[in-house]
This record gives sequence, structure tokens and C-alpha cells, in this order.
Amino acid sequence: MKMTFRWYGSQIDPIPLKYVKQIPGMSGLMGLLDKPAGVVWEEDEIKALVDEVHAAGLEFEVVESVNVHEDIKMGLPTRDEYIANYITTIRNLAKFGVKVIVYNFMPVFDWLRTDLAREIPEDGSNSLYFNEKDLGEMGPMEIVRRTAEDSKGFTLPGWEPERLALLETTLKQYEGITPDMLRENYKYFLERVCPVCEEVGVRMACHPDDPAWPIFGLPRIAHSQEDYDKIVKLYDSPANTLCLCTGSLGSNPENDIPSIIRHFGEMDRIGAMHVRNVKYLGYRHFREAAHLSSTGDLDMFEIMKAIYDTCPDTYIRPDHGRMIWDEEGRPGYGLFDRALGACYLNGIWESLCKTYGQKG
Ligand code: DNO
Repeated sequence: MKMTFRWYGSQIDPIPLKYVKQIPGMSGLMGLLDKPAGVVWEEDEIKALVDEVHAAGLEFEVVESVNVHEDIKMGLPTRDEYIANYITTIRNLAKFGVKVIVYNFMPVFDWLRTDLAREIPEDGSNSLYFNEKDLGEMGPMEIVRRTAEDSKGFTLPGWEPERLALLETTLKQYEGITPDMLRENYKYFLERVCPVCEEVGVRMACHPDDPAWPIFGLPRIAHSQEDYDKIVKLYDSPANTLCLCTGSLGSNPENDIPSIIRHFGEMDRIGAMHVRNVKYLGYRHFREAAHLSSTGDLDMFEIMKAIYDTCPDTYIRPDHGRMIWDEEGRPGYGLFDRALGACYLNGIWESLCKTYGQKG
């Protein structure tokens, strides 16, 4: 297992790489170039980033994310040009040692919350929060406005301004696109991209829908074991994998996370893991919790044990942290709570290795 940390690049991430390096056991990043969906990541830009990361003593083997252009998801005639650009980006990233590319196939919205800083009554910290009822009252335009307002000036991953500028038009274009049609377009994409991944030794890792159900009537096809069973069959290859996010899938209590990890881990279809905890507050109503099992509803020991048993060489990152100790940071992506999360998960890993034998 390689413990990694999500980082947005020195231009827009207030966390210096030397702080990341000082988290015990941190091997590298899940990092990115801040570029709009659809454009090529050029070799010189990738080199500059990778050199900077290596100079800090960290690895750069996972990219999160290379976003998929909406025209590919909608199956528009322009998709071929965007797929060609995606393929060039894969080839360029592989030249600099990238092994996994995290992405998603969610229409329009990536992750979605109704409050980015909901106070946790037990300890006065705050975390990301979702209540479907609030969403119903808000509607897509309002949630976008609120999220931008509450993001404290940080660009939020998945909420890039250029994506949202076209929101109304894009929402209209999705009317009439069914989940099956979306899956067909996904298949078209994978059939073109995965052979290149096989050739250059890269794995594509699809992030789940977050939250794990359809929103605003948009088709969503990645929020259960059944969905992922279909996805891995769209193109049957070790290059077609999941980024199994425990908090995204775990937002639906019907998803048994350790068992889903075992299922896809045994098939060698887990390219990366996001590990975090959620606290259920009711139907389609949850907030994010500290990583410690007892503060939420997911069993982190069982999650780490499933990874240990079935995909011990995967990349993990402690996902979303709470805001603690008065840190001012990008919602979900502060330093302190994610560092605590990494240490806790490393502690579980150490005890697994000492109990059952060294792995990963
Ligand atoms: C949210 C993230 C997601 C993820 C993308 C992958 O915090 O986990 O934005 O990076 O869905 O493309």
C-alpha cells in the first residue's frame, strides 16, 4: 500500500509540499495540473510538476484527475477530438512515471454537498454535509452559487468555473440521455483509451458518484457494486479499474464497503482508494466524519483489512478531512485532519502487517 496525499499544485494549494513530506509514511501525491477538461497536458508542464514533487522527496505515480469532457459523456460528434487529446495526455503522463489516472464519468456535477462547513456538535470542528431535502429546495443553479460562495475563494475540485459557466446549456443537453446511453458513451471512451493504457502501463480508475445516487434527474451510473460490475465489463482489462472511494459509495448505507472492496480487489480492478468515514443522519442525509471508525458509521479496520487481503499494493489517500484547529483551507482538503487520517490508517496497516505478515 502506498499512502498518498491529494495536492493541487503550488499555484493554488496553500499546503507546501514539505508539510506533506513531513506526514509520517507519506510516499507521494495524487496530484494534478490545473487544466480544463479536453485539453492536452503537455510534456513540459508535466515535467515541471513532477520535478517539483520529486525535489520534495515525494512520488508522483497517481494523477487525480484528468477530467473527461462533457462531449465525450454525451456522445457528441466532437468527442473524437477530445478522446484523442485524452490519449495524448495518457501517453505524456506515462513518460513521467504516472501509473494511475483517477477520473469520473459523472454528468455535469462531480461531488455535491449542501453545506461545506457544517459544525460537528460533538467537538466544534466542521465538515462537508449533505441533506437531500435542502437540495430539493435549492435546484442546480442555486447549489452552484452557494458552493462557490462557501468555498472561501478556493477552486473546488469538480467545480471548475469553466465547467459551471455552461451549466444551464449542459443540463438541457442531458435531458433524454438515459443511464444506458451514458454507459454506451462510456464504453466508446474506454474502448479507445484502455488499449493505450495497456500499452504504456497506466490504469484508469473511475471515481464513484458522490453522493451515491442520481441527482437533479441526471443519469448516474457508478454508485453501487452492480454499477461497477457493468463498468468493468464495458472493457475487460486490468487497465479499466475503480478508484474506490469509501465515503462516496458509503454515503448510501446499502453499500457494504468492505465487501465491495473484496469483490473488486479479488478481480484486480482497484486502481486507487480514497478512504474516509461518513456519519449517517437520516435518509440521503449525512456528514463527513473524522477517519476514526467510532466517529462515523464505516468500519475503517474492516476496510483496511479488505484492502490488505485483496489489493495490498494499491494507492490510498486519506480523503476529505474536517476543518480543525482553526485551519483556513480548501473545504475537505485541509492539512491537519487529513494528516491525522493518514497516521490512523497507517497505524491500522502496521497492526495488520504485524498480525498477519508484511504486505504492500
Ligand atoms: C472529491 C473528489 C472527486 C474526485 C473526482 C475524480 O473530493 O474525490 O472530485 O477527485 O471525482 O475525478
